[in-house]
Amino acid sequence: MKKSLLVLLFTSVSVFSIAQNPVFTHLFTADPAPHVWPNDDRLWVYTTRDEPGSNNHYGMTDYHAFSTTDMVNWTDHGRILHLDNVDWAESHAWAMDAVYYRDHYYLIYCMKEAGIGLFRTGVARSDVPEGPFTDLGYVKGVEFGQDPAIFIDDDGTPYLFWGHDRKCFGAELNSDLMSIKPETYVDLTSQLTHVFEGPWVHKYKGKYYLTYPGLTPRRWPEKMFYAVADKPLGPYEFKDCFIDDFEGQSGTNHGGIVTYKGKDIMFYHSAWLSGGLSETRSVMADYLHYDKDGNIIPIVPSKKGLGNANRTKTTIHLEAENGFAAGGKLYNVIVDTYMKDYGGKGYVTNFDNPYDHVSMLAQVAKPAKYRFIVRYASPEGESNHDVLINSHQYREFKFPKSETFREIDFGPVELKAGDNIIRILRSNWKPTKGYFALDYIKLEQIFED
Ligand code: FUB
Repeated sequence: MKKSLLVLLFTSVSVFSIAQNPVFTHLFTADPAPHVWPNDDRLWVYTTRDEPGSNNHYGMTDYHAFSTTDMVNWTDHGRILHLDNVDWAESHAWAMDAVYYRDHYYLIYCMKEAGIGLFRTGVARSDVPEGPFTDLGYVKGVEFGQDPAIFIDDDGTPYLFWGHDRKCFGAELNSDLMSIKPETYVDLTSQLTHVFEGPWVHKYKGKYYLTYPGLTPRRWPEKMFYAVADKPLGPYEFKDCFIDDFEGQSGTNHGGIVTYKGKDIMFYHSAWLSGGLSETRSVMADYLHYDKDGNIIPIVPSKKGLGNANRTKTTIHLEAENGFAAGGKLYNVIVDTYMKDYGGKGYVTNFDNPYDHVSMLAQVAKPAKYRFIVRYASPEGESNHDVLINSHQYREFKFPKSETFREIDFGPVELKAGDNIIRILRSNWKPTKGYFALDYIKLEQIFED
């Protein structure tokens, strides 16, 4: 074969195998809210989650947080808020946004109010970006508060936008983020041609851009449109569609724009991971460009996405101490901070009696193998623990003596689609003596091809 033909063949193979979309291939995710936080070099993406096999939006129950520094290797920080953690809500954990404001991280989300069945905009707080988040209640003054997005202007003023069923509203928030200033409330609907739901506001060269999913008259699926204003609450001038129909898209689209490492990126969703199941969605990302007049250049969803890697890889990272809020449980063990160099807020210890345990929730889209890695310390000698995955005895795990925290890789384990409960408990066959400290577990995607 001629050298030039070989080069051509090789080039085409590598071009076709470059695929950083969908971004997360281990979980069905939608409604991405991307952010960069102060003093943090990571890109954060907060998402809703679609349950494998459901293919509808009605049973959505929880949110996840993801981070990366290279847009190829991602960390899934697990469940960050669930319907069960919100007293006032009964269903529909739909689109959300996140914000860093006055030393705390907030998740601004929507769920249907118990007994009423209408959307409220909830506020949950955490002192770390990866959560879990604790609900504080819902925003007063917002009715039908579906699809909230929060925007903090350069002067520190917080604004809330929300939209549902062909309508969109905005208002200034009070500084506790728990109520709007009623006198600032605006109905933006007539300014946003085709609007259906899902507003997102960002600023570019001094102008405010409101991007949103919309429907051209009586026609699904949703396309993405935008409008531009001189002030956050408008008036907005309608511009154009910037993500049109595309192959493998979901009935809905929804997303946000972020600038990371000098590049503007649009996060949105498709139905690529599920092979076209419209309501079983997957987060996508492509670069966003403006022309010289500040118009958004339409995005054509690409397989390549954000880079030149053959695929993205996500590791699920679950902190042992997170307990109920992250879908897990601490049974007769305690959270401690005595030994330093732990991840998160501490580590779990006091596995004194048979059945004392930690359980953690790992959620995935499809049955697959993951490498099981545990970070621990066992300063007084070898420790023995049993690991159950979905109530099945997996193996007895030996943790060699280690005076400081270290990771140990126990090799592949199998996870099923949906919820997997991973329980680490004091071994009955060879009880552990001395101090054992469990910091976190990691489940690293394994690709078989
Ligand atoms: O994910 C549930 C709902 O679908 C969102 O709240 C809407 O914006 C649409 O994406």
